[in-house]
Amino acid sequence: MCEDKSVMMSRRTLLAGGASAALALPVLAKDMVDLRLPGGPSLRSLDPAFPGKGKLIVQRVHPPLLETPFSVFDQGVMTPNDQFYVRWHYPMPTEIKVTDFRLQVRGAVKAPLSLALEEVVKSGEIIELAAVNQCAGNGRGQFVPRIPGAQWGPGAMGNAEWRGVRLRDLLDKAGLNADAKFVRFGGLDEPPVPDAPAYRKSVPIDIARRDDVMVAFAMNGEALPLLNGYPLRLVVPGWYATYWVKMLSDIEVLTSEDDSFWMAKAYRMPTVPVKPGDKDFPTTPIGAMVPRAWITNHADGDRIAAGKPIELRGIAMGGDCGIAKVDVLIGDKILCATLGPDEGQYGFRRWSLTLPDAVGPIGPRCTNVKSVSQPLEQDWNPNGYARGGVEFISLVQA
Ligand SMILES: Nc1nc2c(c(=O)[nH]1)N[C@H]1C(S)=C(S)[C@@H](COP(=O)(O)O)O[C@H]1N2
Ligand SMILES: [Mo]
Repeated sequence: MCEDKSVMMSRRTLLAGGASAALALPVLAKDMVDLRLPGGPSLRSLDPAFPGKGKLIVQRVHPPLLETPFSVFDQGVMTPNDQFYVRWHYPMPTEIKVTDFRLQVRGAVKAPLSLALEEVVKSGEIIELAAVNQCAGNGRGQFVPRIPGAQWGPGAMGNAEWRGVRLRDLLDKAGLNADAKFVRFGGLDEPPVPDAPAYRKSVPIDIARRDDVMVAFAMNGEALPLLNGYPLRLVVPGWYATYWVKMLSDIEVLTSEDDSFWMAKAYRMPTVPVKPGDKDFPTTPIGAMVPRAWITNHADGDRIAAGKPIELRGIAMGGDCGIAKVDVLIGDKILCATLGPDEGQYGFRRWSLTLPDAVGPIGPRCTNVKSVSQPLEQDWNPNGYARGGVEFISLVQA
């Protein structure tokens, strides 16, 4: 955990660009996935050339945007580290020297801290919980009309067991001043040009002091993969991953709302209904996630045998709380799915159902313990955030 770790971008990533087209084509043809985005382009290559990663869908090479192939979610409720999606706004360091690493806690505190990794790990009780890390723009490529930005299919998410120390313990160690209102987080990645705003995110002090908000050093029982934020990342269970700052090196306590770019301009949701083309509507920073459910063992357009029952399997998430139920809508029928074991309110939960037939579009609909159900229509917003409507698929009887 606390030993020196250096990971370099694989030479293959660099060499791939130099391969001749004749050689590259058959490889691409074999290792392509079709994200079935409305209107396309939908084909992406699968590439195992990133450090600590197996085959992921390459949305962008550098800074990496790597999507988890959806079939991974059918294999288990936890997402393996080597298949966990990756999203960086700016180039990140490709090597971390743990001996040089320090986490700063500063700003509106009585005694600023500069902690070595080992001191962070020993700063309080170690806690562990399962939680879904989901990009606010997960599924952006599925919106109609289409929206600019990373054209994610549905795999910009993953569920892991996170282990770390409470952020609150670190804040209390530094001693919050009475006027502390927000806490801002920054990582080791830097903008490639001097004028671009550093990636920093902040949360209100009551969120920062929550019992389950942690500075994590492990994921599924192992050190964080470099691309998922080694050596430390913030985990805000139930909130979109934009707040889960990776390679966390700076915690700054603020006495007023953060007016820097990534809070004041980006990652904001309209507070009123909007339609394509609307301008000048009020917005607020995105925060808690919404309930969602997916079928994992069939994709839209799959062929199935006619006249036979259909086994459906899937996953669901409550958003910022647990799941009360998953219904499956088919034609004018609503059937109640069987839920798998509860492995934590912030994690994925499996569900299953056997349908007598597949006449009509099929859509799983999650209701969380706060009685929030997924809408039947996809809400549209100009950034393609927080997709949450029922995801219908149609199966073709053959
Ligand atoms: N330091 C840093 N942390 C970051 C980001 C980033 O660009 N830099 N991107 C955020 C966003 S928008 C997402 S979706 C998640 C992605 O987490 P992952 O790469 O571990 O899947 O990291 C978040 N934390
Ligand atoms: Mo994101």
